[in-house]
Amino acid sequence: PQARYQSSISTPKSYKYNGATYPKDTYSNVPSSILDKLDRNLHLMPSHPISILRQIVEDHFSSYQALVPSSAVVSVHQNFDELGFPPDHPGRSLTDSYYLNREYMLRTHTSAHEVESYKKGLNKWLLSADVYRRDEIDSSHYPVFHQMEGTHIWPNTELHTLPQLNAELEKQLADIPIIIEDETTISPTNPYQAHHDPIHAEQITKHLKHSLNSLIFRLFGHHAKAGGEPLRVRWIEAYFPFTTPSYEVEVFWQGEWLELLGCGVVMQKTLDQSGVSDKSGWAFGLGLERLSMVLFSIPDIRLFWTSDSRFLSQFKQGQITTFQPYSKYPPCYKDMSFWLHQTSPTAEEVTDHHGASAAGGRSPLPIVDSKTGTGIKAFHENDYCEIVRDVVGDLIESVTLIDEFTHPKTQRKSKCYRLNYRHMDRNLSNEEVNELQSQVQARVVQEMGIEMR
Ligand code: FA5
Ligand code: MG
Repeated sequence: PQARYQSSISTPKSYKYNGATYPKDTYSNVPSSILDKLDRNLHLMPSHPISILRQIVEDHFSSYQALVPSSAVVSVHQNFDELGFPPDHPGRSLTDSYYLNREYMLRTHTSAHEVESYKKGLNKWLLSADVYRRDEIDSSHYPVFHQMEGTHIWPNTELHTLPQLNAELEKQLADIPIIIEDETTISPTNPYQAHHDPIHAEQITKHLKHSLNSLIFRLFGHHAKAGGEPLRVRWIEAYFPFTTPSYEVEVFWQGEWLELLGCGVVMQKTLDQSGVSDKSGWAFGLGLERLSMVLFSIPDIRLFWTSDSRFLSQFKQGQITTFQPYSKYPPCYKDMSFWLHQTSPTAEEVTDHHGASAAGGRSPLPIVDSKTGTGIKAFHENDYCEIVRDVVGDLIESVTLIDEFTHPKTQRKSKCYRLNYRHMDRNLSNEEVNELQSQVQARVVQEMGIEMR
C-alpha cells in the first residue's frame, strides 16, 4: 500500500540515499521537496550565516571535539527509543516526523547521535547537522533546520573538581551587561536524578548553566555594547525524556519569546546504554537558524536557503554582522475555506514538541486506515502545510488559520486558512498565485478528504 504523501504519479518503491536502499512501507512520508534538501549542508558552507554561527560556537567551546555525522538518515531506535522516548510520544507521529519506512527516518534532532558519540568514549563534543520536522509554516519554522548538540560528561571520579571549574566560569561571567532571568528551581516536576549525589547534580547543573550563559554572552556581547535595549534572556523549566533536570533558554526578540535551545543533565539510562555508566554530565541542543536570525537580524527563516547573492554576499566567516534587507517584493494573500471530512476528529494542534513533554490529546502513533492501509483520517495542520509546501515550495511565506466554524445543525467543522505568497526575488502575478492556489486545493481535496466551501 502507498502512503499518502507520494503523489499519484508512479513513484519508486524505495528510497535510495547514501548508497543504501530503504524499501517503502506504510510509514514512508518523505516528499521529494524534502529529499532535495538532503546534503545541502548549509552548516558547512563557508560564509553562510549558519556556518559562521557553528564556527563561533565551536571556537567558544574550543576544547570540545567537533563532529559532523555522515547521514541524515538514522534509525527510529537512535532518534527515539535509545533516548527513552515513550512509544506514545507525539514526536513519533507521522504528522510530525519524516519516515523512510518503519525503521528509518530523517533525524528530528541531533540528540539522535548522543549514544553513538558517548560510545566513542568522548567526554566533550559538539555535533552539528541538518534535522527534519513536519511543522507549521511561518517566518521561524521550516521543515529542515540545523541543530548543534553539545555535551560535557565527566568520569564520576572527577566530579569533585566541578566546584573549582564553576568558580572559574563565575569569574568570567562576572561583569557582563546582559540580564539573564532564571527563576528555575529543582522540583518534583524537574528533579535531580535519584542515583545522583545531589551535590554533584547541583554542580553539573551549575556548570551547564554557566557554560551556556557564557556562550550567550559571547554571542550577544555586541548587542549589549551597542547600547540598545538590554537583551532579555530567560531560563525556563522544560521536559525531555533523556535529561533531568531540563531547561530551555529563550530570548525576547521582535516582541516575543523565541526558544533558542533545550538542555539538561543527561539521564543515567542514556549513559548506561552507551556503556559509560561511570560518567555523568550535561547536554544541550540549540537551533542554529533561530540563533542566527537574532544575531544577524535575519527576518525570515527561508532566507537561509536562498542562492541570491544579495543575501549570501553580506556575510563573512568569523563575523557577526547585521543583515541589510534588500527590497522585498509584495506578498499576495489567498484564503482557502473548507469542510473537514465528516468523520474526521480535529486533531489537537501542538507544535514544537519533538523533544518536549507528551502533553496534548493527539493520537501519538501513526494512524493508518486499517482497511486500505492508506492515510491518516484526522485533519492535522502539519499535513495541510506540507502539501502547501510541496506545491508552492519557498514561495509560501506563511499559512495561518484565520477562521474556524462548526455548523450548528450538522456539527460539521470548517476551517479557513490564509496562504501568504511571496517571491524573494521578484513580483508574483495574480495569475500564477491563483494557479498555485488551485493546485493546492486539488491536492488537499484528493489527499486529505476535505471539501472546499
Ligand atoms: C530538542 O530537539 C532536544 N533534542 C534538545 C536537547 C538536547 C535537550 C540535549 C536536552 C539535551 P527542541 O525540540 O526544543 O529540543 O529543539 C531544540 C531547538 O531547535 C529549539 O530550541 C529551537 O531553537 C530549534 N527548533 C525547533 N524546532 C524548530 C523549527 N521548526 N525551525 C527552526 N528551529 C527549530
Ligand atoms: Mg523545545
